[in-house]
Amino acid sequence: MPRPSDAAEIMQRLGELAACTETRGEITRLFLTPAHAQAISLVCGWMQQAGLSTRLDASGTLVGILPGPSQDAPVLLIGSHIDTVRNAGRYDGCLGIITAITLAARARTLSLPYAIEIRAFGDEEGVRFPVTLTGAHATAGNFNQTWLAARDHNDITLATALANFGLNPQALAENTCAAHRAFAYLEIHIEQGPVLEAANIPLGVVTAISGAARFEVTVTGRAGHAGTVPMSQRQDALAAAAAMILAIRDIARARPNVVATVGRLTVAPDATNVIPGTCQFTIDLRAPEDALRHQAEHAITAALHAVAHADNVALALRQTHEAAAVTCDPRLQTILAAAIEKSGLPIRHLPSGAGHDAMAIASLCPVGMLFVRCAGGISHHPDESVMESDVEAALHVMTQTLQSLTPTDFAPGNPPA
Ligand code: HGY
Ligand code: MN
Ligand code: MN
Repeated sequence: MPRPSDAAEIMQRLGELAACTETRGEITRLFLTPAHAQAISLVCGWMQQAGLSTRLDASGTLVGILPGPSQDAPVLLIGSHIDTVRNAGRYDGCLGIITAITLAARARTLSLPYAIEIRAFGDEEGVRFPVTLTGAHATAGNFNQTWLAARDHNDITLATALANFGLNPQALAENTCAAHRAFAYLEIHIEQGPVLEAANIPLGVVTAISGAARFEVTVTGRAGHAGTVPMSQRQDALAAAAAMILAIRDIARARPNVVATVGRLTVAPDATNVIPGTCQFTIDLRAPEDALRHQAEHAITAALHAVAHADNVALALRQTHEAAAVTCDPRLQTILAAAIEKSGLPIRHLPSGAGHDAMAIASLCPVGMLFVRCAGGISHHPDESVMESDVEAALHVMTQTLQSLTPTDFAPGNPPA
C-alpha cells in the first residue's frame, strides 16, 4: 500500500481529529475538556512520529519542538488552535497545526539555521470562558492573571479547570521560556471568507487582522404575570434587549467594515407566562481599524442606554475581551508572496475579518499568516471544507518559506521593510 501523499495524510488526520468531540455527530471541542485532552493526545502522537519533542505548557498549549543547530538557536513559532466553536468545521485552527507537523517533519532534512516550535493553542475561540487567546497570550508572556477567575457556564473558574487538567496556573508566568528566542510566528489558516474562492486562487497572504472586542450585556427589568401586568407598566427585559440588539445591528450596518454579532442570549425566568425579569446577551464587535471599532462601540453604548431609559430597565455592560487590530509583518508578507510566486501560483493579499492566535503573538514577534481557500467561505459550521490540492500547495509554499527565512533579518531593531 503506497504511503499517502503528505496532503492526503493531513486530510486523513483532520478526519481523525474531528472525532475528538463532546457531542457525537458534530465537532465541539472546548478548552480544557475531555475532548480537548483527547485531541492533545492524538496531536502529540503525530508530533512525536514527526520526530518532535513535545510538552504541554501551563496554559494548556501543546508544544512540538524541532531543535535548531544549537541550544540557543533562534526559534520560529508556527501555531494555531485545536479548540473549536460549537458544531464546528474540522479545518478552523486544526488545519494549521496538522499542516505544521508535516512541515516540521520535512524541515528535519533542511538544516535550517533555527529551531521550530509548533504551538497548538487550546483557547482561541473563547467559547467556554468569557476570555480568549489565553494560550497565545501566555506564549507571548502577557497572560493576565485576572483571567484565572473567569467562570464557565457551570461556574467553574479557569484556574480550577487548568488544575483539573493537571496544569499549574501559578506556573503561567514561566511560560515564555523559549518564546523570548522567537524571531517570527507563522500561521496557516483557512480564509473563513469568500475572497480566494471568488478569485479562484488557492492561497492568500494576510495583510492585517481585524481588531475585536467582546461584551456581556445584562438587562434587568421586572418579572411579572404575563396575563395581568398592563403593557404600560411592564419592565420587560427581553423586549428591551430585542430593541437593543436591533440597534446594534443597525449601527454596524451603517458603518462599512464594522461587523457586530449578538451570538448568545439567556432569559430569566424563561417561562412562557412570565414577563422576563432579566436578559443577558453577548456582543462581538470588529473592524479593521481600532478607531472605527471604538467609534462604533460608543454609538452602541449610547443606543443601549437610550433603550434602557425608554423601557425603564437597568443596563450593565461589561467588556470581556479586546484584541487590537494587527498588521502582519511586511517582511513575512514578502517572503510568503515570493514563495507563492515561485510555486507558480497567483498572489493575493487580503485582510482577515476573523481573529487568530497571531493577534496575541504580535506583541512578542513579527507575525505572518497564509490563508487557504475554503469552500463558500464557510466556517464555524460543519460545511467548512478545503481541497487537498490547496493543502498540498500550502505545504509547498510553506516549505519554500522556511528556506527563505533568515532570523537575523527579524532581529529587534531591524525595521520591517
Ligand atoms: O472569532 C474568531 O474570529 C475566531 O474564529 N476565534
Ligand atoms: Mn481560527
Ligand atoms: Mn474560529
